[in-house]
Amino acid sequence: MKQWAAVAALAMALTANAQRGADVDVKLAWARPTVAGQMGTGAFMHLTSKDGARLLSASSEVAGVVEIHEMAMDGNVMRMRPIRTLDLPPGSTVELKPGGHHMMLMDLKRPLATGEKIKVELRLETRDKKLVTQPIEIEIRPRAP
Ligand SMILES: [Cu+2]
Repeated sequence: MKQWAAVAALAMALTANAQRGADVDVKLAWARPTVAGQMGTGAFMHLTSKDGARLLSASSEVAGVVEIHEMAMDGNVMRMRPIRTLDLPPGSTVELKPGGHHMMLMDLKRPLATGEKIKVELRLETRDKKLVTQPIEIEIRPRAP
């Protein structure tokens, strides 16, 4: 009887652990509003993974394609280019910000208006190589919060 209780408790603990996912804390997520016909906009946020994780990709209902971009010098011109994964070292905050790494919402399906919140899903790999998804909300606003 006692053993069963212990097994049940362990199973519950494991389930809770799996549901916690990558445990990435997302703060200050925002993206600039767009005008009709504009195909893309940058999205910015602070990401902190307690145990460490990698951001593999993202998707959103408002965009056909979401990419993670870095800024890099091309000759003497600063350009953005997609990267495959973004490392989130344990315990440190990674900033996606204008002029640095950012998320790019592309192939927008409609204009994004100031004040609305859009849903984005992050696909992450945990430190122990589990694939998890984490829904987040991004506020549309002209400037950083
Ligand atoms: Cu970009």
